Amino acid sequence: FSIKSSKIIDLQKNIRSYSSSDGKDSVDLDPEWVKMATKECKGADPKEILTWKTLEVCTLLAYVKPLYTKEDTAHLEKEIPGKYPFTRGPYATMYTYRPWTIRQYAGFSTVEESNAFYKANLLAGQQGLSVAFDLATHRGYDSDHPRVRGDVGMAGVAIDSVEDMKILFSGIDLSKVSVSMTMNGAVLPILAMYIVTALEEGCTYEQMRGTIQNDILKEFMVRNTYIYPTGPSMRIIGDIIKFTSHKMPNYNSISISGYHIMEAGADSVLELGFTVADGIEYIRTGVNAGLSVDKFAPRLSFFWGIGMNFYMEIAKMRAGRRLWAHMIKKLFPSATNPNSMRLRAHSQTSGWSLTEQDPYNNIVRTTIEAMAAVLGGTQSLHTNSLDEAIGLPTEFSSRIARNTQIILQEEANIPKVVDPFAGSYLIESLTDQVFNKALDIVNEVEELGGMAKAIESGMPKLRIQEAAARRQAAIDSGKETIVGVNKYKLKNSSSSSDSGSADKSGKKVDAGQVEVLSIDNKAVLEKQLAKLKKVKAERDDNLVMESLQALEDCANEIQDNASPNDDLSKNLLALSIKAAQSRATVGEISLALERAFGRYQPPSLLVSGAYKQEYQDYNNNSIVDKVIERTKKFLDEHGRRPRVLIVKMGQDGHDRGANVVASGFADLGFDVDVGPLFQTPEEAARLAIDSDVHVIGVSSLAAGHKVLVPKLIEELKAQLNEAGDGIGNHNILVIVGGVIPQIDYEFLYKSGVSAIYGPGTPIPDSAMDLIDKIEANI
Ligand code: MLC
Ligand code: 5AD
Repeated sequence: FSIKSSKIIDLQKNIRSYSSSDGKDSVDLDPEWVKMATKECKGADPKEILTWKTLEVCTLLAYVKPLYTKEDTAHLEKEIPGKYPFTRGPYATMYTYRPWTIRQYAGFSTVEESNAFYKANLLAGQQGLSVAFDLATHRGYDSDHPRVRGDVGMAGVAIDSVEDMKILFSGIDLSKVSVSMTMNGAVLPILAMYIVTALEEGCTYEQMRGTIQNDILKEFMVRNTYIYPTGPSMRIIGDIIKFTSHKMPNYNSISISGYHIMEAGADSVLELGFTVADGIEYIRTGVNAGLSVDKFAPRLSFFWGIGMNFYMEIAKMRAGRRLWAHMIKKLFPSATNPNSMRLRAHSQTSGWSLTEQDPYNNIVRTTIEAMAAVLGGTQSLHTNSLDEAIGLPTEFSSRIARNTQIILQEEANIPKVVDPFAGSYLIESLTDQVFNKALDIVNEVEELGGMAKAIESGMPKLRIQEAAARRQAAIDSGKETIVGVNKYKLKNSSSSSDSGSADKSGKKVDAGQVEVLSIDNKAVLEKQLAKLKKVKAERDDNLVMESLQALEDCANEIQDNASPNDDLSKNLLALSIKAAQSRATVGEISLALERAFGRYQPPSLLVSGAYKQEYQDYNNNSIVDKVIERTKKFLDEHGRRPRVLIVKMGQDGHDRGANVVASGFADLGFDVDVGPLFQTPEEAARLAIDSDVHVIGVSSLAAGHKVLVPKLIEELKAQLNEAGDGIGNHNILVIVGGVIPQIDYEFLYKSGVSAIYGPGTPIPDSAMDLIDKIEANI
């Protein structure tokens, strides 16, 4: 049994450290105003006390002035929207002619339930579709695979074959409604199944409109739903770009995503820089596949995460368009079509910014973020639901989220003017600053040899983790306010989902209570297994075997980029379409490719020092120091530090929380091990026993906890019994963190869980509590 232990990276050695006064000297304020402001500040220097140190401190866009004047934008030249460098928008008329697409991301349980949900949403004003697949599908497993027990139908809809895909879109005209599919790992079978569905419904290739996410680089960086190693993964992308640019001219072949980079903790500048650097790598991939830039670049699309940093987000979107146009012009002079330089984007409000506590506040947060997305000029938008930190959206919460956009479109007159913030002293200055700082990041990645190489070096992951750890410290220390979490807390409401059932009759419900969508994993699994059985019984197995063999053979062949552009006979997507037509399943197609390509094993990297540094910068001599003292005392008394293994089980790769907690606990003096992603409960239990830890901390964000946590405890007991007396620690505590609805707490405690730390729990608080529990258990 091989164990991969994580490598802790010392921040000091890898990343420069920042002092709170870095860059303040360059802040230039209007002298007449400074005089007046000094009086109002009762003699204090306004530069010192009113200059805002932004979240972008990691990228050293450190300061925003309290006042901008005409002088700040004196250099500004006239620019109109729809024209290079597109700062003001990809289209000349923008929303005045056509508003952004209201495109809510959704999917859960079975295809039947998701289909009914989509149709109801379209009737209620949604304009485009966006499919969320379950994690089993993302990772290329059929629903009957033993590794995906807890994941089927939970965080998205389960798809095993074309027959599922056909039901998912039944009654929806795919030649009219544009569909986005968030799929990266199992992109070949899923896109192939979508195409076969559309063709079998009578839609032509030309009529297919929509977007496939197909952005594998950020999966290696943050989102973690990869399957194959980087090289073969990029080859798949090249084949998809080639196929779609020839046959599906109205289809967007990639959605280059900053969203996940931001949700993993990156600030706006990092998000922008890394995303544009990813885009450049994809352009190179298309060129290497034998295509001219103008043949495919107009159909590359982008995806931003929009958080609460209002001004910065608007500036980011404007700077992003300018940066993309600038880079294409500079690096790919053969591109002459302006559409190759035109950045179009979907945006999603930030899920991470929403809270479990006092969840109706989330409506307000989402509205502010949606406004930033729209004022920044997004083409398509998803607004999150108020129950984000509790579970998947319910009918009620989806309606509010959708109506937030409809109200912006139809009541507030916001679409009536193009790029309304243009000319603002502040926004124009900030746009310039973000552009310059993000350009530095792009250049840094280019110097490493492009994003694929940068990822191998671990640089992007570490930068993002550092930003995430600092952000958490800022919140835990109270430097950054989150209403209802670290300030203005509701009395007597530790959580929002106490009752577990909504009041559907319209009676008043407490401000602290919301309905929770619960998915019956067992029922979904049974249905999927029955459908899989039926598909396999009714198909021609010889045809399936032949098509899978052809796919595997092609994957094994060295790519021939010299073949004519329109020769798709050796194209992995073309061959996947044939396999899907023969009713091969997602698992079978993925496995055929895996036999040739292998599966990617991610390295574990972890930063240290950032959490402590940021916390102590704001709040010295606090609970952080007390916990550090306790862990030292623990070491003196027990001969070793309290030792924790952080695990992620099932296919849930959302590891921001796990990384931040691991990094924070290490800074507080714990010995921290981090298990590899995608463990089974059996593997996690084995690793905990082998590492002789006091505690296993399970991080769960994809609703698999009710299946996976009891299984882990059962396995721990069984394996400890098996091991007999020779093992040092016989009582390993299990704690759980992440998105756990309150109604599941009792179930988990009854299964043997010692503590549950929901979103918003400050790391030092949980650490102190944990030391008490460990000591009581020794
Ligand atoms: C638009 N059009 C105009 C116009 N505005 N024409 C003239 N004047 C104007 N003012 C035209 C466009 O040219 C286009 O036509 C058509 O109208 C539609 O406009 P669009 O801008 O292309 O919008 P849309 O179809 O909505 O596409 C937006 C997009 C696309 C390009 C950003 O890639 C997209 O929909 N992305 C969505 C991605 C998504 O939902 N991802 C979810 C991720 S969730 P034509 O003919 O030119 O096409 C996730 C979470 C997780 O990832 O981790 O699980
Ligand atoms: N349905 C709706 N929204 C989802 N999200 C993730 N899965 C789903 C789903 N099945 C949203 C959440 C999350 C972000 C990544 O996407 O807002 O934070």
